[in-house]
Amino acid sequence: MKKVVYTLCFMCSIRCPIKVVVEDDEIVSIEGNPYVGAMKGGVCPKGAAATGLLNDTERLQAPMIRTGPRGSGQWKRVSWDEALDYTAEKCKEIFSKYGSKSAVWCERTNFITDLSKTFTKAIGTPNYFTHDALCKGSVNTACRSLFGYTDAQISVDYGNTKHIVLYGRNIFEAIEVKAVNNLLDAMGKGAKLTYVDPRVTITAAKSTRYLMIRPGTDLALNYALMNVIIKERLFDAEYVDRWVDGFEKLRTFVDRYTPEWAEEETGIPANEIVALAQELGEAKPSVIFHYGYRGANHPNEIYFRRSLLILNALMGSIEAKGGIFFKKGPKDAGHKAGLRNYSSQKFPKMEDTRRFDGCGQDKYPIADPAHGVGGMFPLAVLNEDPYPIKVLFAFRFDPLYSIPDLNQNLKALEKLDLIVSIDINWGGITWMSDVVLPESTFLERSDPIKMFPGLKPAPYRRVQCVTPRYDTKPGWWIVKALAERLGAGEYFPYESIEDIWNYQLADLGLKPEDFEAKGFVELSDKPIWWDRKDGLKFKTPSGKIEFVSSLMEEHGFPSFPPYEKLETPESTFRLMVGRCAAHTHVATQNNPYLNELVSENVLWINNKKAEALGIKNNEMVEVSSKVGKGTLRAFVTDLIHPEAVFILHGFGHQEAGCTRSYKRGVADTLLQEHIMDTIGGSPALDHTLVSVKKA
Ligand SMILES: Nc1nc2c(c(=O)[nH]1)N[C@H]1C(S)=C(S)[C@@H](COP(=O)(O)OP(=O)(O)OC[C@H]3O[C@@H](n4cnc5c(=O)[nH]c(N)nc54)[C@H](O)[C@@H]3O)O[C@H]1N2
Ligand SMILES: Nc1nc2c(c(=O)[nH]1)N[C@H]1C(S)=C(S)[C@@H](COP(=O)(O)OP(=O)(O)OC[C@H]3O[C@@H](n4cnc5c(=O)[nH]c(N)nc54)[C@H](O)[C@@H]3O)O[C@H]1N2
Ligand code: SF4
Ligand SMILES: [Mo]
Repeated sequence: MKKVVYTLCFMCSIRCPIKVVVEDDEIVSIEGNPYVGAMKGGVCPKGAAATGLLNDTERLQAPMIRTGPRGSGQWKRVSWDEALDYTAEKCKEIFSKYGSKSAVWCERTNFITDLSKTFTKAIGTPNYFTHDALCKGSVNTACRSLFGYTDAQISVDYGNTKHIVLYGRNIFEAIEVKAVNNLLDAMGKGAKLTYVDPRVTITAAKSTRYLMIRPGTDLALNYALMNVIIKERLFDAEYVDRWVDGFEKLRTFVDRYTPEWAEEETGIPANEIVALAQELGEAKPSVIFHYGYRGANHPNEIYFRRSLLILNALMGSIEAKGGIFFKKGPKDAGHKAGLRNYSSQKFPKMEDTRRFDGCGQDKYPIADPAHGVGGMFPLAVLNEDPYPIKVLFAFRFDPLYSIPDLNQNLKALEKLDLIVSIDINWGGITWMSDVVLPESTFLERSDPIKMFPGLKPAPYRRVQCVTPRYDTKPGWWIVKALAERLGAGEYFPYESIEDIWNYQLADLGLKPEDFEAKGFVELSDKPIWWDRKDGLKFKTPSGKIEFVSSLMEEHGFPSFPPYEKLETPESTFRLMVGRCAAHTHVATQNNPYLNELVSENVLWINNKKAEALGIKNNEMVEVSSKVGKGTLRAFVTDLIHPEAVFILHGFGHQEAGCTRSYKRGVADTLLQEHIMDTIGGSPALDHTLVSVKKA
């Protein structure tokens, strides 16, 4: 029998609303949810390859306990009870010696995040981190320093923009389906796209103006843009007067950063900078300086991200149609409350609240403690700072390949007494684990309901489409089963997903059946905008956009430190990394379909530089940094700045169980040094210097 299921894709973390047609327990088709206009009925290549994941014979298929040395690939297949009992016994042993704070739970934020937080609070460890700081932690911190909101609480009105500027936000390859469709619509209506990247990406190819910037110098470009915008009074004076605190300080600060000064640093002609500022001034307030999702990551990231948000504020584009908007939640839509959380129950007091990463504490006082600073994990383990870390739970996150410096990560993992991963694939962390708990894939499981705040806030639901192909379980079941064995079962008062849904929805006055028709329930029929004249609700101490940030200054971080010039020493290159449309981070390289599309990474290198080094297209080259080296094929091209080389993230897998991705290409983490934005909390993913020679 045929059935239609409205659910949410999870081939990547964008979680697009999809419509799945199922017949006799098999997937017939996966397309965009037709009730969500911006999906235009489509999905991206990865979404389309979900059946490749479902039917993959090389994914995790049953709970496993390691029998040989770590990473040897020797496993014993066990029952769920055996795996869970073993994990709990080991934990109890370790906790009796080091306390439960010796456990760290890491995850990519997902639909059971509320339950993972419940788990860590219930067992009594302050050590929880998400992928967020490794992705856009500095954007988050920058946003809070200016608005008092996180970056997750703002979004971009692509569909109505007149001019968008993207700095390494390679939106047409690092895809969000709705955003891409909306932006293409806007461009169809004449919107301009300026793209800034040392590399000619697909987005560069689609842009109205492309600026090949010197790697790592975007902040200089932005200071010069501010300089022109202020000098030529291109800013939205009324908006700035009403909503900005610290404008005069900014004016004085950027006075020295002329377009001519920036030309020298960035390589972008001064007249181009002036022309761009003027065009944006004309299109305001429907302009967007995209604040980045991850983009270029250098140690001055916090100031770069702040500069982007400040440019938006100057243009008056914050809470403007075609600009940036604040996401509205159930309360903005007139509801008394939103989804109910399990993690806001009352938990026993923690014996020691010092965190492994010092986030919100001594080391990263203004990074967001809700997400932590994942980059600190290997350092905390290796240095036993502030105390020994002995247990790692990795849920839908791969610290080995997602934190720079693979060899350092391996050393840290070796030091742990217990690694438990809850995953769907063999990958860096599962392969190094002691216990592997396989989760059912998103097509085989239902998840807790998720609120999507926005102009029209709406809770969405992921529902099971087909029966699990292997001996796997949903995350909400696994976390409760673990908690029960550690004496914390009382904080998980549910037996089924329906219990969870009913609990979550209790205050919203909705029922699980309300999601049957479309997969979501809109809480408002009209987009909710705040009044730009008087109704903006900044959560800063001044109630304004704080160019001079109280959050930063109170913690000893200047709002406007002088720009520091960046040199790339002769005979070295900045290693840049990024995504392609066919893969999700480190997770899909072994997917049978996606592997066929892109099976290994290559080294983009500028043709003149390659010639000087005697390197021809397609030849094997050795790339080395201070921390590692690897060999891969060269892609010799004039589409990249001479000071940079580029590789795709996610390759170089070393898990023999994955025959399609095994030893294909080089892992970026193998080469990347562990360099951090020490204020915002993000790793500087594009800052490592490498040298290249013929292999
Ligand atoms: N297909 C696909 N789509 C995805 C994802 C995925 O894994 N696969 N992941 C999602 C997630 S979690 C994220 S965070 C986003 C990431 O979205 P993006 O940030 O757009 O993605 P990246 O591919 O990492 O792009 C980084 C770009 O920055 C450029 N770059 C490097 N250094 C500099 C510099 O100094 N200045 C400038 N201006 N540019 C520089 C690189 O050349 C590269 O093109 O994508 C999301 N969408
Ligand atoms: N060196 C380097 N590091 C990076 C980046 C980079 O470009 N280079 N990018 C950064 C960015 S932007 C991000 S967002 C992070 C992403 O970092 P990660 O979240 O670690 O990367 P992913 O590849 O999305 O997924 C990690 C794991 O989730 C598993 N997984 C996928 N689906 C499911 C599921 O349904 N259930 C369970 N339990 N597991 C599942 C995958 O098998 C994989 O092992 O990495 C960051 N770190
Ligand atoms: S962007 Fe693609 S893979 Fe990611 S959720 Fe959407 S359809 Fe799925
Ligand atoms: Mo990300």
